[in-house]
Amino acid sequence: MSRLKIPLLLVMTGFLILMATPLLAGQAETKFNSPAEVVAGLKSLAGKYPEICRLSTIGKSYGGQDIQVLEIAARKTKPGPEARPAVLVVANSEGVHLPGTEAALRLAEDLLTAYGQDKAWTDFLNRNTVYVIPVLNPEAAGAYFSKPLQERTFNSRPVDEDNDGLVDEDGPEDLNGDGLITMMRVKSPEGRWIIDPREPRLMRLADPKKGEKGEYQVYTEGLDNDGDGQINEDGPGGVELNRNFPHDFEYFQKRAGLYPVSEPETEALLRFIFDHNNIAMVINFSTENNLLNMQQTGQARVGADRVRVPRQFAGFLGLDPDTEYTLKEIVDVLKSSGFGGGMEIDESLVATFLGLGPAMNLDRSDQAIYEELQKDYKGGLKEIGLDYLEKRARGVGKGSFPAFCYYQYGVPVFSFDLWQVPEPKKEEKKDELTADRLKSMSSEEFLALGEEKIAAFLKERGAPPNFNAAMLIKMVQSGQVTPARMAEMMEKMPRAAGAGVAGAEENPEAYLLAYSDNVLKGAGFVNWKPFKHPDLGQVEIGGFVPFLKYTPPADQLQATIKYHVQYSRKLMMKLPSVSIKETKVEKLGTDLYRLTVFLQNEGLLPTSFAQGRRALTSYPIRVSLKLEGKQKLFAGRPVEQVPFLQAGEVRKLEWTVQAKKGSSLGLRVWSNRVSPVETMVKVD
Ligand SMILES: [Ca+2]
Ligand SMILES: [Ca+2]
Ligand SMILES: [Ca+2]
Ligand SMILES: [Ca+2]
Repeated sequence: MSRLKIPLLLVMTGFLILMATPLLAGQAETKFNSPAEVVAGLKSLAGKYPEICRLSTIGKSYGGQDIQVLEIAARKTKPGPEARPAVLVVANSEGVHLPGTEAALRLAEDLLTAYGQDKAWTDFLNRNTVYVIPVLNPEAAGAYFSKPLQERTFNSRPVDEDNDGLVDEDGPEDLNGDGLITMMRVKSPEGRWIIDPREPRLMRLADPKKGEKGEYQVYTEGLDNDGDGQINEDGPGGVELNRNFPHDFEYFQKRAGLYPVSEPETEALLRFIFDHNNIAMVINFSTENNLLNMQQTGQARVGADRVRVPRQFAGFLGLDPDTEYTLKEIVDVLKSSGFGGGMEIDESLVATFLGLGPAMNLDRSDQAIYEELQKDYKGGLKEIGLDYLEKRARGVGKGSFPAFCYYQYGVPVFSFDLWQVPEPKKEEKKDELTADRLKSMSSEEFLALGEEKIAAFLKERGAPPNFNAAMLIKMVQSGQVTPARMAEMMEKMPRAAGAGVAGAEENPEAYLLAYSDNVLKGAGFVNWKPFKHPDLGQVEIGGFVPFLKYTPPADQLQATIKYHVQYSRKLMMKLPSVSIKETKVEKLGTDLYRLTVFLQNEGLLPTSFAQGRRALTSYPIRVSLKLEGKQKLFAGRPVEQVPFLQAGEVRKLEWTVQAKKGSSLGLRVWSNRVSPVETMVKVD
């Protein structure tokens, strides 16, 4: 992009912010802060708490907006904020995620007000630093405050999506003038979609295997601006920042960017992180929830079950380079060879090592830590009625920010999606038969249901006509089958074609519609209405209101933010904290002493994650002995290194020194990611 374009974009962005749109009709009470309001809010916090916070800019978005960071740390205590273990809080790495920004702001405010009021938090901010970046993608976040309302996940880099040499030449239009970009459906012989027979407001892809024929084409609302026969094929922007980070980057995907960290926003964030290697934990408020789903989303399984080991390694490991081994066999050989120097060796590591692809599974020892935290986290979610989040929880995605934080930066990252559209409350009829119930039933219980209920169940399942209730009852009575076996048989059985609407699978968007109908009183969905389209002729315009999945009503947002802010604070308090538990001086001879030091990690997390050690981004703990005057080191090193300490672990270190009785030995313990400790030990 040329320099000349920047001022124009700036003007445009400012203009869009001014045109702030009213929120969804059903959620008028919800207030989200626009990027401009966030900037104003951060400035006011920085002005109000000058002793413990400082506002600065890590860089600019593609469209020229500042990306700000609020540093929260007591400024007077030593060492300074940049030399203390830090927690980085990032929100809006996924551009549509607005609740994250609110949570990040609340967390910042809570910490600022706790300082000087609450002893534990005053101590924490004297010894640690918290960096808060509440808006990473201001252009995408700004879309919520612009008209017409349209979900936007990307920054404002112009991208020629259809390679026609024109950039951003055909974006959507609000044709029916309702202020929203929704969908258009149009009857077409080439159509791949059908109206869902279970719910005529929803569309789904026709399934030719079931004998369905497509009838409709579905488009986003708009015109064919450039007359190429495609509708909205190349709209404004851009790159999705949450796919532009380096770990497991997707090449050949325009939305992910031309290469990793190609975007000014991602580059600014990574520069900030690498310039602050005191960052020991990351809290990410975005669309992923890695405490509920620890898998990498979109994970490609390691291609081959069996692989050949490159010749140079094979000889060294005593393997045959021409034989194919399973990853597990290689893991076993590596483990027994003592290779890896205490590193956790698993299939994922071997896959990386053999060039089969980047690591995509949590290291087992790190996973154990996540699992432990998960129990506590889930308990809290259940208490506030948010345990349904687990059902659709997303793991970290390819090229995402949290994937980078864990796999490459090697620190604990906790990503919280905060909210999702709730599942419709199913009226559970106690006596209703389901496949799951059938599996656990005894024959007597099954027979007690009676023919009518069994028949209703078969119909609902779309069972073939020869599989009728009377026959099943006879089979169970005669002991030919058990209900569990029957359930298995039914799962394998093809569902009869045209078994009726009830037998069809539920539309994946049905829960969204139920939410719109029941909770938002219909405000989340625009009913289909005919429209005369200049390019397509007669169409219908309708569909879900943009941002439906990301902008909860105020009552739901408040509860989840409160819980997640509290939980984030709990996580921060778990940071490792190394102390000198005990020192001992023993006389070995004239002016010769043995100094024994016991270090302990009093925190609830290890001083480094296994993945950090694997990625070579972790820092050992250094313990240095400072000698003065005529003191001399007799045995031991002036600086000892402890690679890491597990939570609660104690490590013993020893030195032998020549020193005069009554003199003192200086000890200093430090690392980039634990608070330094210093002490003097008297020789006597
Ligand atoms: Ca184009
Ligand atoms: Ca474009
Ligand atoms: Ca519209
Ligand atoms: Ca077009």
